[in-house]
Amino acid sequence: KNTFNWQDPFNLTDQLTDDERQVQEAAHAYCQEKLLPRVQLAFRNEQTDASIFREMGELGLLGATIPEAYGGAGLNYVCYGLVAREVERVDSGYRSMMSVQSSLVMVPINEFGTEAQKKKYLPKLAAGEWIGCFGLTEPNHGSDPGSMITRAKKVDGGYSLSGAKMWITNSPIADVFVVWAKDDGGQIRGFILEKGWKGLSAPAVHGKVGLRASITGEIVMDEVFVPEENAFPEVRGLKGPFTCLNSARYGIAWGALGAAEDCYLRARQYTMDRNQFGRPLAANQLIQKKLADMLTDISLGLQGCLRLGRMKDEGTASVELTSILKRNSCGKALDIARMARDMMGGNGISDEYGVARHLVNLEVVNTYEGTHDVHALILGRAITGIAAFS
Ligand code: TGC
Ligand code: FAD
Repeated sequence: KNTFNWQDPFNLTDQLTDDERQVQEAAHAYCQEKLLPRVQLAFRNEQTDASIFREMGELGLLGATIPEAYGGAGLNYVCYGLVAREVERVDSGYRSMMSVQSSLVMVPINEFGTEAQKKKYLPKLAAGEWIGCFGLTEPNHGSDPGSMITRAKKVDGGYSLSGAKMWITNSPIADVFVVWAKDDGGQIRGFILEKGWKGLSAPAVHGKVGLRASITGEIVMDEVFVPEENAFPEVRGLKGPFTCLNSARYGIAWGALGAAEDCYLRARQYTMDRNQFGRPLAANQLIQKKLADMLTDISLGLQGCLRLGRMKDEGTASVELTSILKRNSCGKALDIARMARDMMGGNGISDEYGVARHLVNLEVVNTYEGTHDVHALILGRAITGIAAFS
């Protein structure tokens, strides 16, 4: 009889190449040894440790898919997903810091940037020497970024950018700002701004109840002069920012399941160890059903992520597949975190037990990069040919 592995029922590890396994093991060791010990206080005190970027850079965890010629690790999308899973197993906020840098800042510079932009920015971002952020959302335009009001007015030698971006991961500590704005003709264009430029500020947003280890802020632009050489020359329209989102949403699909795995493993151990009514909680049918539901959703979800990663690496993945998996992973991970919190009773409420932190983090992850419902609408449009949001 073949044996059942309750930690990896589909033997996902055996479906990876040796190189992919090595990347996962290296990421796992770093996250468990270096990130896990700091997360409780970072979350409790709303403190973002900027040295994490350098540490990740040294290990090649930033810009995993970016070519080595520009300082990236030159790895495939499966590796990128495995890294996101390991980082988010510890905390969604740390994965956020990593995926904004990798997918939302380095990917557009690599895809749409000039040779000079790639040479100037990518190596320092890959090393974690510079921190990047991505400004698409505005105070009044979140799910509908096409209605943005930030403007890039053509001026002598470049553009003058005015407007405000809201809910921007990393912005208060960022050196490099990838910002999307409409030009004089109303077309969306991308620009690279640098910390310290006249008229540019990035105040922090405080009081978040989730993702507290990852700093979030605004980007305020008051006639910021951006030289022509800092504009992406060719890309126009939402295709620019959405190309970056395709990569980041894919990473989130893996990452959210990493958080769910942590909740599942913690809930399993807790209910094995804790006795009520004279026997372990895990001896009860209701508890076992919850564990079975958790493992089912995690293992099916991970298989989907691996398949999407392979399709991305082959170049055959549609953008809607990413919507299926970003939406599924976030929704299922939220349910799992909530179940784990419940199974741990009063202790589940304490930040010492980890699962409540995952739960409130996952509320954010379910909202950013396209809400759960917006991804349903993207899929609904693909299924029916009718756009429900326009
Ligand atoms: P729509 O008509 O659908 O498309 C406009 C143009 O964009 C193209 N396009 C894509 N291109 C590449 N990849 C994709 N996924 C694309 N989706 C669309 C499309 O082909 C079209 O091109 P063209 O040449 O024909 O003009 O545009 P719409 O305005 O109707 O879109 C509606 C909707 C709902 C799909 C879209 O606006 C959407 O996805 N909204 C969600 C917004 C969102 O995800 N924001 C994320 C902000 S960044 C963030 O949250 C970072 S958090 C990071 C962290 O901390 O980890
Ligand atoms: P809204 O768009 O106002 O949506 C509110 C509700 O209405 C949601 O439930 C939504 O599903 C629903 N809704 C919207 N439209 C429809 C419709 N047509 N039909 C039915 N329901 C609808 N953005 C960036 O650009 N860069 C970042 O780095 C970044 N980081 C973030 C970090 C954090 C901690 C947070 C909280 C957000 C971040 N965001 C970032 C912003 C994020 O992408 C947006 O919050 C998200 O896209 C949703 O937009 P919104 O908040 O304006 O909500």
